[in-house]
Amino acid sequence: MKVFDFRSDTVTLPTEEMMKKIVEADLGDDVYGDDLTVNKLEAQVAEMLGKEAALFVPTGTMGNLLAVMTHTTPGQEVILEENCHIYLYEVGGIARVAGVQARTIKSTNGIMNPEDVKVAIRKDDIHFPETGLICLENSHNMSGGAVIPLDNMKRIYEVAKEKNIPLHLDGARIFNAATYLNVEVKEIAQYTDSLMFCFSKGLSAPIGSVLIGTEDFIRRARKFRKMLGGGMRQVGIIASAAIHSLEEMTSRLKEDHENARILAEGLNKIAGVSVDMESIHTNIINVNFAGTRFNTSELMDKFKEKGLLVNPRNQHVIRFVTHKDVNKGDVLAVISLIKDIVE
Ligand code: TLP
Repeated sequence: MKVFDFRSDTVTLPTEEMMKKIVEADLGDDVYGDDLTVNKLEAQVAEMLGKEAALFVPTGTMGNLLAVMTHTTPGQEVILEENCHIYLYEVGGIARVAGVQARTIKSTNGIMNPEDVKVAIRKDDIHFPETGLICLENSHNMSGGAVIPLDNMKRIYEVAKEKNIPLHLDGARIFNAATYLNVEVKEIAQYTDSLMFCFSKGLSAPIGSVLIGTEDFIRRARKFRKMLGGGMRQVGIIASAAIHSLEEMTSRLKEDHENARILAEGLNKIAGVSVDMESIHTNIINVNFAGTRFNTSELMDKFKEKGLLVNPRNQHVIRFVTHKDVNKGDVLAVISLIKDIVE
């Protein structure tokens, strides 16, 4: 049976060219700073994002945690959007490991009102923790891959600067956001003090993410990475695939976005199924099945029998993610498969 894997863009397999780069990579021990491939990757990323330095990390989760650990001191408070990945899906690492507490803010599709952020910043009062960091996420996973407009980022960054608080961006899918906005990633990064993005999602590398910021920030984050056990040795093996992602895989993301739109439009036409078309900016789609006879877990079982893999959001909503390893034909097949099950 053919499997249609729409669970995540993390399921993408490395391309043949990527595997060749992996085999040919120049290697060394990166804890000594000797791995030429990772050094090249870190320099290339910093330059591309318009920042001073970068640090290769095994996962996006570690990159975000390092950012929080490096910007804050234990006991501080971090301002986050209430449905962001750092708060919902990173195992509470910022509380357990970084020792900070979360202050969450409501949003519309991941877009926080800069005034709400400003009001949430703690005043100097003997009762209050200090606000140590503000975090944003672009594109916004829980909001169906919706993109935060640059102007909103700029306004929140201005609030942060006015109060002298650093701003970190979870840019796991920053290249999807940049593709939608039709800008260079640098233009998004300009409204951040640090950011993280992943090679292992739509960019199809097997492993790896990167944290980016000033020289001093990255020097301190490197030490925390070692503390967490993330000091890797001949890591050029995977950094080589990440370089290939940067050079060859960013321009194809528009195909994933087109496929997401085709899927969303097709599903929206099925009775009882609805998609908020306004939020379909990139490669993630939240599909609401509330108008059908089935709940999410029933649907997931029925889909699985037909070879369709997806992830649930809640009782009625299922997430679909398009990526390199599903094509337009797969999308059309999935629309008709779902129509048959639901109608
Ligand atoms: N997201 C994964 C799952 O963890 C849910 C996915 O399939 O979407 N920030 C954002 C916005 C993310 O979506 C993710 C992964 C991460 C950070 C963490 O990256 P990894 O998985 O490399 O730790």
